[in-house]
Amino acid sequence: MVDLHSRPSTGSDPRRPTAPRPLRGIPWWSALAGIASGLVLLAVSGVCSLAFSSSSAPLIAVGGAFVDVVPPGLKDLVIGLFGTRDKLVLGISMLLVYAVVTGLLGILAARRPRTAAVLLALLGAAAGVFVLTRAQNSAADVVPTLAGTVIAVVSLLALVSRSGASPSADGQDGRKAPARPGAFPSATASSSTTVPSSAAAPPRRTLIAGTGVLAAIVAAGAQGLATSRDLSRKVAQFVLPTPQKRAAPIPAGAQVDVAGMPPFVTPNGDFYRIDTALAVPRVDPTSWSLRIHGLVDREIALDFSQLLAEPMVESHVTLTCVSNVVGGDLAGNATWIGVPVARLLERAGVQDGADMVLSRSTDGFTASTPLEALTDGRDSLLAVGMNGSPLPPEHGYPVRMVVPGLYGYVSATKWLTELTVTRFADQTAYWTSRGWSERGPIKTASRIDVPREGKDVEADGEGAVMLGGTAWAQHRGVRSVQVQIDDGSWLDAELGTAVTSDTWTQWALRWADARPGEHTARVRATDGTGELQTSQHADPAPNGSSGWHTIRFTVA
Ligand SMILES: Nc1nc2c(c(=O)[nH]1)N[C@H]1C(S)=C(S)[C@@H](COP(=O)(O)O)O[C@H]1N2
Ligand SMILES: [Mo]
Repeated sequence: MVDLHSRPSTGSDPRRPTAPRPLRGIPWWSALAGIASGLVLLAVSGVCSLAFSSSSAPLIAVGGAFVDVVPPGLKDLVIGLFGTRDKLVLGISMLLVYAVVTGLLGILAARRPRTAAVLLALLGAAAGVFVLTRAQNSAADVVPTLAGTVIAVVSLLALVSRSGASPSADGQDGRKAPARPGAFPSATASSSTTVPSSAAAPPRRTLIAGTGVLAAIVAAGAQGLATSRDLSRKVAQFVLPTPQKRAAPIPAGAQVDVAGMPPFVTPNGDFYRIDTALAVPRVDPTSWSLRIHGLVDREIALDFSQLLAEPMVESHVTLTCVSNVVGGDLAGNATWIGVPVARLLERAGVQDGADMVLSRSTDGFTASTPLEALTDGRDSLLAVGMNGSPLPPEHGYPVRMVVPGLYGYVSATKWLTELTVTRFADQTAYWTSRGWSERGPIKTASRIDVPREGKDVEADGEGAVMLGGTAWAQHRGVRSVQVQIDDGSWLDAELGTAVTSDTWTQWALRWADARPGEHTARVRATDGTGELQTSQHADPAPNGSSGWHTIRFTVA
């Protein structure tokens, strides 16, 4: 209840009518009011951003800018600690910093509402600048941030004035009331009126702040829902073209018979995802286009229906991330459908002197692919299909590149929109300018999937233990895999049926005389050219990890 009567000024010091209100209780509620206004900014701009670019939401734009400038060392540290949850960690960290900043603004607002309002507006304006600098954003994309900022500023002023945390600047209230006990001093204190009683204030503030938070949560939920529905509708409407050149079906024997092995074909939902995009870019296929230009005789522009009208090729290709550590799982194998890049390059007419194609995505990511890898006959595709479905949004819908044999950072551009035929000497790609190698051929790798590191296994009735794993050397193929247990001799593993040189190979080894106790196992592969995988340890930076995967396990 709100007591509309002014209370007697008992307890206040008549000699110091402007004495500061006791700190107890105040900053907490003011801080909450500030945080609630901050959330209002995020919620309103988040909902509005649905109608604009996916990076028009201020948090996404600021976070995206942060991802672009974060020093590689810090990035490696975060990925080392949190793996592919690095985006979640960044999001939570940003929200915490934001809560502190808006909380402080709230506390300030209790004393100086106008100053706090101006600072909040400046905060929103700064976010707006970040929105404008993101590659896929146009000037209109600043609208959600502006809308959110205006409503947040109004909310902040309303919250601090109604909550009684500051003297009201509400001049419409004609009643003259004496200053409340403990009311904050302010420039407007003598001319303004303050009505709400402090006794009723905390529950009311709770209600208002709570409503703000609730509104934010509901709005955020609605945003997520609407975003995913919007995209999945478009993906569902798209009928995957029938490839003119089909890939040979995957033989059953490609999957080795060892319990606990990952599937030979990685389901889309389990396929690793690596990119710099904090929000999955929403690319409207009806307005999508691809531009091929640079050192070409004829520039080419294709819209989505023109691309789909091209003859399609189907191919099984294993993708690998350069950031994969020895034994890591940043690799996935899929059946892709797409248009050979070579055909479009041929139509454009590549000029002499070109040695690289810089592919660019809607969000400004770039990859430098050696021209040769796109024209030497391998299945380098502008892919529109993945495992029988349209590309999932996280994997590049509507179009991405797939190049067998090269790490993703130099080849696998998702949300593709531009190909520039150029020279390594003239242009640099996203990760190259951040210290990674300009070229990224995939290194021969092998790993042990079964048993897992540190696991207890039981020998079968005959005293044998099954080991299994995966090896890859895309576009060279895997010739053989060998396993060493403890410090014994190298044993030849049995390989799954080979599919193509562009896919990974599974291997199995039956260790016949498994002795109880602790053991180590290490694995190495030989590629299709006969070259043995190096034992030399290398970290992922700058051009991929190397070394033999070694695990410890115990036979019970
Ligand atoms: N637009 C865009 N495309 C991108 C990236 C990116 O950050 N942005 N990352 C690349 C990297 S480093 C890898 S390993 C692959 C991963 O593809 P996936 O997420 O479909 O597995 O995408 C590549 N394509
Ligand atoms: Mo990657």
